Amino acid sequence: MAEESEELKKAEADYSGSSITVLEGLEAVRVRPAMYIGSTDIRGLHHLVWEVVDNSVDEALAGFCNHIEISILPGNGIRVTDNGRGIPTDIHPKEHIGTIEVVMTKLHAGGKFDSNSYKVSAGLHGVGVSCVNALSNKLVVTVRRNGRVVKQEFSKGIPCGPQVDVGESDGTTGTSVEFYPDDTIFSETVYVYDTLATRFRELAFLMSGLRLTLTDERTEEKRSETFCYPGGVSEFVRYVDEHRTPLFNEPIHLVLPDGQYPLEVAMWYNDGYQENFFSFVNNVNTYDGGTHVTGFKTALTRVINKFAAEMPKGKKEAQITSDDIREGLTAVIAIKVSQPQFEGQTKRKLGNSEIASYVNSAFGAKLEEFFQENPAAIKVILDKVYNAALAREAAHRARNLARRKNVLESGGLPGKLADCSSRDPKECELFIVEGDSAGGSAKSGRNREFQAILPLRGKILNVEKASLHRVLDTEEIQNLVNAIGTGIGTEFKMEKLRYDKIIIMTDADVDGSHIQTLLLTFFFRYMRPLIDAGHIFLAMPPLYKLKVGQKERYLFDEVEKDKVMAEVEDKKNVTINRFKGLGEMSADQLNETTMDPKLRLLKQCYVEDAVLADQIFSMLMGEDVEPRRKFIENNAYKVLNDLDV
Ligand code: 0RA
Repeated sequence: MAEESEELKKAEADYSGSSITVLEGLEAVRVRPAMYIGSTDIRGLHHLVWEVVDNSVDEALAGFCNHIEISILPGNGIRVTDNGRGIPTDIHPKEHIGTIEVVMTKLHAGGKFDSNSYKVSAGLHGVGVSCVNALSNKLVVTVRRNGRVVKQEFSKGIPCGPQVDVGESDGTTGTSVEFYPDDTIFSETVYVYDTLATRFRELAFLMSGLRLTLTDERTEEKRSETFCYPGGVSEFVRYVDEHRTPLFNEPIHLVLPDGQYPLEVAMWYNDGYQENFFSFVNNVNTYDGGTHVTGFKTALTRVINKFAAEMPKGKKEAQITSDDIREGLTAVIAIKVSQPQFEGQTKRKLGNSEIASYVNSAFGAKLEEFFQENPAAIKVILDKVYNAALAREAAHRARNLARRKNVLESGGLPGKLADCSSRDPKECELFIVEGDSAGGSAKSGRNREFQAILPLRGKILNVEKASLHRVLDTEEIQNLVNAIGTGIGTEFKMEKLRYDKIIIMTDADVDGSHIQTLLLTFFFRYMRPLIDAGHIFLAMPPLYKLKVGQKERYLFDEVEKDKVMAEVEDKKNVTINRFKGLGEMSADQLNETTMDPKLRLLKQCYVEDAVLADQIFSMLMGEDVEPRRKFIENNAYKVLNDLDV
């Protein structure tokens, strides 16, 4: 240690005027890390990997690299190795220090110094690998180039010494960056394999032909996967719809590489009712869409309407809408934009207005051409679209009747709802409770000032298997929608939300978790903004009551039980009760274990990975029985955890 810090001091002492600005820059990153990488929690921790991999992806985009290997190392370090040209090992002409050091210490230097046009601007990725360096206890760069291997090591962004030639290479070229995040900066330091795997799978879809290998070296038995998809986004759509029934054999795959904004679209229709959309700008997921998505939708509606007008009428008397046109559609749009502007709170929405008209005309023309050459495809699609329109019109008539009746009878709120007295949504909570008997205990045990109870009778309809009008026709769903107040789907209005927290409270058994899954599926499909804004929670009723002498204690899972039991000295004096369901608890017990904000445990649900969540929901809740049976066998208890990590 002493030697190392001597070295560090020397390196610092050597710094000339221009290097001092570099140091100040990196110091700024360490003082306000969240400004550069978004946060210092688990997301920020993973952001470091995205930054490093982005540099190798740039080398692949430039056509010099086709394999990137990422390893999670013991001690939660990460090593990213590519087979690109390797960072130049000469002295940088302008900076008068090694190019490796420039890349690793200059803010926003990114990988290359030419104007790399599709590098994403600040806010998402693209803050530069120097930020990763500044936030790492240790970072080692190893370059293979010109037949030599050259290394340089850094600590908290500061070089531990100049680059060193460590010998002959095996003739290959490439760059390897190994780093260990600073645990005084990050609140979480453990990498999650699945989070990394999901992003690299996505990247492999978006960069067809690029191979990405992820290996977990933290465990004795190394886990490893390689992602490579020659079919690109077309394979992405196939992956998303793996458990659905397609209307035609191949996804429609349109590639426009040479326009002002390189653009790629894959789309496929299935016999379901959901619309599934994934959009990317410069390989970054724009979860909230934006102008590229608007352009896509406008073009799709226009082109399909055009073909519809040319079709003979027959039974198709319905008026089709753009929603009908997207029922059962899974699509991916990926575009490259040199100066992207990202909007919204989380900067996940493309704002450049010129992109909407570009996509509308470029993609529209290509799609029209495709349908002219493939009349069978447009015929199948139009058939589906007209059926959607007819069903919607029938549902609309039925709903108008039902709605009038509802409003007259109860002022819009369901009779089964035991509402709270406060009218300030910010402090109100809605408990959705399984069964009338647990509903009764919950009503007596709640704080009626701010806690409302809605009991559900049995299971709600599986929304994955039903069309929208059938979903809305069931009483349980109507009660739920009316109690929450926001409306659903395209009519969703967050400002009408009546409760800040919506808490699903079910028994800790198989039926309970099935009801949880059904409800989460409904929220995911029809009230997604509630999940994204963190309004949906799972109550965590205890599994056991432990009594030692006169002292009582509630335990929430097996692990806690085993731990507490191990600590108890006088085992004869212990009684343990397992709660079979919420109904077994008295109103007081339910209050103090599960409902009282000061004592309870809640799990907040959010969707970390939309593609995976969509796949899991469509598989668990869809038509195809076999994959579901297999999945349930393999993951009996893991399912919900996956969805609320
Ligand atoms: C500067 C210039 C050149 C390549 C790179 C940087 C480079 C950076 C990274 C970071 C990770 N992997 C990388 N691969 C390459 C161009 C070198 C040339 O012209 O030969």
